[in-house]
Amino acid sequence: MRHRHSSAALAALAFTAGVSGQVVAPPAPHDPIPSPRQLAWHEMTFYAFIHFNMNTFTDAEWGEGRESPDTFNPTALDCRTWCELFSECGLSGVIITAKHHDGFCLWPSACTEHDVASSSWRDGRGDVIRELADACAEFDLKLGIYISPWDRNNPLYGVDDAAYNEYFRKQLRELLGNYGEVFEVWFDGANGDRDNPRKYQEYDWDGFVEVVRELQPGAVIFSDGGPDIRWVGNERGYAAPTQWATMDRDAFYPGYSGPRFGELNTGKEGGTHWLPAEVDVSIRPGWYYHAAEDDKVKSVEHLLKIYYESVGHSANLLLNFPVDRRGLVHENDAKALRAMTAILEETFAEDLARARQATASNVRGGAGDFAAANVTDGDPATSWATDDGVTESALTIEFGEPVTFDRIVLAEHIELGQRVRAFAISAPEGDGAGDGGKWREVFRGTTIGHRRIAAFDAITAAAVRLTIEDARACPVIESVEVYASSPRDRYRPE
Ligand code: FUL
Repeated sequence: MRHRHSSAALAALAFTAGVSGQVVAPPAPHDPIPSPRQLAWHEMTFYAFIHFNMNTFTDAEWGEGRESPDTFNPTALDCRTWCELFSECGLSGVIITAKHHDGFCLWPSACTEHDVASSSWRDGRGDVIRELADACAEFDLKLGIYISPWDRNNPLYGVDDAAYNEYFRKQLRELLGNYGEVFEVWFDGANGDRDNPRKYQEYDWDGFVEVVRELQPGAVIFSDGGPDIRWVGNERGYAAPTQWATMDRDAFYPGYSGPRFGELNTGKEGGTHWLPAEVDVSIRPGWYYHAAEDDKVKSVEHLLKIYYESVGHSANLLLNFPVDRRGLVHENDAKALRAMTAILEETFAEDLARARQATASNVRGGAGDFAAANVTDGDPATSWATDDGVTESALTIEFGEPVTFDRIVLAEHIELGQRVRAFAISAPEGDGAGDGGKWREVFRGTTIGHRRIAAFDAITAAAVRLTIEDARACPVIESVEVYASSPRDRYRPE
């Protein structure tokens, strides 16, 4: 399974002539709406995080910045093998720790001696970022850059704020100006020195953002408070099922730990900005490689649960691989990823609703361009929409014969904003025909957003109904997909 669409559906819904011959206006955007760079990011869905840097060689999670550059010494580094694995498993990109809290740079930086160029690895001529950028290009993956603002090596840090900010901006320029296109810049909010007045650094966030926008206008910027995408508030792989892509963005900042912390996990209905969640979680207990954790790789069941509770809850999944001292993804981690994605591939192999007949209790202007059948046509540029003011409506898909299913994937047309507050899924009882008979509810949910996966016990029926019960504005539903899960996929919501 590819965890992204080949092309983002950016097409605006057109003005059309309805059955009465009148022109039917498309639904007005429900603000805030995503920017083009955020829309492109939503399509990325599932990608890899790589923690590989000085800590890999010191068995640490947070280094002190006093490590000798020679300590960084992978014996068989091969970024091609990472990318080959991720590409085979359908992931869309890779984000790497170019600089972690200890300050060591995986690329030769002109601004410091604390980098690969000062190590004896490959006689100081190695460049992990170059090698990864080339491998990403070869395997059609997008490259993302993690760079820690907190730097325990640089003597300017927290001592001369302006000079350190300048150093950080220069490093950003090196990373974003020399390695081709970057899809995401990951600003870590961690800072163990925050309470030490001698080490308190006043960051120039506006200046950092400016450099990213100048050199990589298509890249999204991640931090606890965006500005483009937000942290989900935990590292266990969980986004709340009621998931708003909107937030009062200006109330949050990198390292935020205030009273509204919980909103990172849920978003906020009616928030001022589009600020969707990214779920970062490691395939092992630690972010970095520790040989002692070779047998603590998460189980396939656990990884599936993480997928359903991140991607299935309308967030993106950033799954971390602690690359080992050889410079390779460990065999146990690769095996777990392959098993996880093979099962997802089986579950989502065949959309049973594709091209099936669909009808709705309300269709915007009665017009074909907003018809119910748009949810089963496989085209992300077309949607079913209701008339303005109609926020309750039922859409029924007829299979023409009884089919067995236990997964439904719903998508709102988020280009026009997030709308749905409550929905239910039901299926006809008895012979499954539904005509005049009783319908049984099989799933009840709140938000939909970019992608909501409903998982429930398998049912056999000739039809299925999505009832939108409440929405902030008339619903605009892009797709309703129906699947029968793999026998190896035993995920059920708790
Ligand atoms: C945290 C860092 O402190 C961890 O070391 C890790 O990089 C994680 C992804 O973010 O804030």
